[in-house]
Amino acid sequence: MTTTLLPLATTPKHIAIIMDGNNRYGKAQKLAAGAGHIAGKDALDPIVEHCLARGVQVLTVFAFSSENWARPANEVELLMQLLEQTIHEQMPRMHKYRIRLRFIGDRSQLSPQLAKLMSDAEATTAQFDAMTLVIAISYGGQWDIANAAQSLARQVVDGSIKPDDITAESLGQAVQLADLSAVDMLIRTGGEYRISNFLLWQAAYAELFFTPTLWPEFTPDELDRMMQDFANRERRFGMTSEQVQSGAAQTAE
Ligand code: M2E
Repeated sequence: MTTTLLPLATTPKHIAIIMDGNNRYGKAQKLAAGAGHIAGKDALDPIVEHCLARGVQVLTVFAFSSENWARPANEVELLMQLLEQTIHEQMPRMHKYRIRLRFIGDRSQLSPQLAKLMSDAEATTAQFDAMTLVIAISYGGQWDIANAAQSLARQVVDGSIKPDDITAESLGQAVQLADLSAVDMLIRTGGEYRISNFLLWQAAYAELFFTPTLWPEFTPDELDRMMQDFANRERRFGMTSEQVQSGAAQTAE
């Protein structure tokens, strides 16, 4: 069944999600070890479809962090296997919906076959423009910023820029996703109130949303309520509560 969505006053262009709570979901449901991640893998599809329906341009999800390498070896192995399997499985959907797939993170840490799968998936979806789905794998915000600093430092050494050319503007052009719009909404499921080294630079001005809902139970309905909340926050942006109450929002339209 399709329900009509009422238009939002402001639609976020870029939503980022920390998909936390898979293991706790697995334990609560008495699933076998690791099965929470398998459940989590399926929760993304309806979220992607809802973002498409709402006209979101970019959805970035945190699939595997720099810190996740410290998890038990068997869990890391399962996650790597699930990543490969998921990328394979997602390809028909990328073609069906014309979604561009991109990956961010430190690829030097990944197996050659996973790295190849990722670059092949990027190449075969590069012409799609309905939405961009960004998967963060072996990603950390501090790694991203350090990596950008290294690339500018190399340009200083080769003489193409001066130290004074290293600015918030130029560093911002050297981090991952610099060609896309900044993160408007950063969502974390699973009840923790942390950013956990996700998109530190790109989410500098993002509206933050936290929910106790475990990732496998997160639904398009809950996402849409957050998007409505986002639109209401945008309406109030920069105004005092008195201005909002006096209807100053209308004069700004
Ligand atoms: C994902 C990866 O916990 C992770 C296990 C694998 C699936 N997953 C969650 C992802 O985030 C790749 C694609 Cl193409 C889509 C989703």
